Amino acid sequence: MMGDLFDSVPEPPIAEQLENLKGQLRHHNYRYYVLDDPDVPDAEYDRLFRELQKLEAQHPELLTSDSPTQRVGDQPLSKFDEVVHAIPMLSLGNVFSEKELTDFNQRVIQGLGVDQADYCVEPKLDGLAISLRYEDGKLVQGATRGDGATGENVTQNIRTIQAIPLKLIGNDYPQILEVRGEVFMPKAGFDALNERQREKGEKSFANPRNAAAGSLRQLDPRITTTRPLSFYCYGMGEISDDIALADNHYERLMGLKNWGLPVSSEIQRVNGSEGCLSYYKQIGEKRDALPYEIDGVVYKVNSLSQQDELGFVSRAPRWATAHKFPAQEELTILNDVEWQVGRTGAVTPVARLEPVFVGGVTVTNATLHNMDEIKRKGVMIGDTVIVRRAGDVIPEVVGAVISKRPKTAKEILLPKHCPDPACGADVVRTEGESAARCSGGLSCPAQRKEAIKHFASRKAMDVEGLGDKLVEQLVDAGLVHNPADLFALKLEQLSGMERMGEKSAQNMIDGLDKSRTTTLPRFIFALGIRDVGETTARTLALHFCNLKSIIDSEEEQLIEVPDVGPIVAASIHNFFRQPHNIEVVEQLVNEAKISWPIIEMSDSAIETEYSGKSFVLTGTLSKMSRQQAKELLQSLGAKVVGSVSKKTDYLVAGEAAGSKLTKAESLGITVLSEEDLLAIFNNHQLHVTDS
Ligand code: 9MJ
Repeated sequence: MMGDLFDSVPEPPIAEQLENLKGQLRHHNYRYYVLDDPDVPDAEYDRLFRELQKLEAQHPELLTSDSPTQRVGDQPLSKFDEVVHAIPMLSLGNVFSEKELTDFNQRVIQGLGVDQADYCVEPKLDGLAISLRYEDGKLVQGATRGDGATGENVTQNIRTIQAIPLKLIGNDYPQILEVRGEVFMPKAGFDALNERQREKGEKSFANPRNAAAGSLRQLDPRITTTRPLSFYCYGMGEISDDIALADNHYERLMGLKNWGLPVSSEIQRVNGSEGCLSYYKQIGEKRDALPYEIDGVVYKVNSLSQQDELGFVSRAPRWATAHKFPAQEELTILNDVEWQVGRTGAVTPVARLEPVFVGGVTVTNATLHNMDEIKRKGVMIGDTVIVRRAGDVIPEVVGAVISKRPKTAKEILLPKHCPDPACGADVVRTEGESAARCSGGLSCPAQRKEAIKHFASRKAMDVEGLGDKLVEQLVDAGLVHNPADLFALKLEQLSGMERMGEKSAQNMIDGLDKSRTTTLPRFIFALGIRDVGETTARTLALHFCNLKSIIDSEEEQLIEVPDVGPIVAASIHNFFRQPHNIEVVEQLVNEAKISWPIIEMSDSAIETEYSGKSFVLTGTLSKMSRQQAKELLQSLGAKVVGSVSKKTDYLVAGEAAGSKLTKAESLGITVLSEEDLLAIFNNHQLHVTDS
């Protein structure tokens, strides 16, 4: 009897099944894009999506335009229609200094006749301002800002942006709701898009803003849908008065989240100009770590009645202003191109620029990467070029302003001979490689200098007291030809050098002494084998356990090492087949007495619960250096990466941890303290030594 009862439970009607599936997909989109906290794996979302697609295909009469399957239209437009904004879209005034900020705040409090103003403060996204119109909870229009009064109807393209809901969640939203915000391209998506563009031989984009604008202005939505665009709200336009809303900007924005609209998690409330300034500094520090580009912050008087009281000057509100960060891109003149030789002989072009203030510093040199890049960017000597300096990244020339090209502009040519006059060997280019190389090998002083600098550098042998200039002097004086010669230097030889006192000479000797005790991964990395970075050096050490086995291994054995492919294997094999390299290694071990702890087979073979797990370190660690923590985690098989993402397994938070901690918490990532980390190391008999 019971069985009958259960068997006879009827399937819900198709329309109900469809609504249920759409509701689930909207919920998952909300968790993913608004809360940044998905509660199901992507595969589950895909499964529900396919189920909905199938059911809709069987019942086309029940298809609705707000279904999550209906994002991409298939009809390209011939042009965009005009949209007259019901309420004009505002522009913002700017402040560029602390003084201008306090002046802005002064005008606000004087205008309001109050002692202090409260602000809602927001990151200033560098994308494209758009207005979304929802009627009865359904997205009916997406328009660009245009001139503020009239924009373009880009609804088809807006619908392809997954972060923008086609239907709002719940039922307590106004019948008419216009939200304003920024469409932008996250940094990771931008990099991936440019890589795809290059692979296809198509034009790459100079920055995420251009990429976002170019993608949104595509007439064919099938192209826009392939572009990784996202969206955050920061304001409202026309709203019907059927629902009572909060009386301040901040709470209204938070209310938008409840309807499924994404709002940046960096938005805060602060008091007075001090609060604004401290927010500016806080976001400035986080800037590089944010997954999207921002060009400043925005301060908005929080109370809506105070906003009304202050009103507008032309189209810019008196109650809001943008505080811009120093520009990351500027124009300057490319005066010349010089060629530098790296430790593996790569000959790279360096742009000599008319000094320009960009990204907060004066830049005179920037990289041009290689000949392929020069060709792709079409840059010539004498051109007005766009220079970009973002965060701590090396400044680069992004492109040229062709309209400003002088008649005297000169083509950039790869030199035929090594630019080091003491070498002069042929410069060669191998098919399929973008780098050009000096063929001088170890007879090239420039290569030798770079190899020795690399050997002594912090992540390699970490020789204190031996700077780049000194290496150059030592090589030029003929005292040092290779890294092993460093250890044979005498105090008298050193103190005789230019600008070298006895004390600095002694410091260097002490530094060399200290560096004699090292680790096998560091030693391998220090050798400067082409294509062998820190990670590969460590993997090699743990795989082979001793230097001799690495030296003796054939390419087939090297390929068996995780992450070592045929190119890297060939580089390693080739390096150890050069008699000169073996001689230097032997000198380093036998004469300079460089040594490292023996790696037990068991160390490298152990699988730990952290093997393959991804760690991020942030904040200040008091009992160990970051480098030590990194090396010990790696010896447990863990990966240590720079930024927090959904793929991060653990965040180690030291003192004064900032944005990475906030992000990890919001993503539900396990946060460990320094004590927790020490406990992990202790459990695995790993010990932190004094550095
Ligand atoms: C950006 N670009 O992030 C405004 N904006 O407010 C923020 N832009 C804005 N607010 C009024 N956060 C006009 C523009």
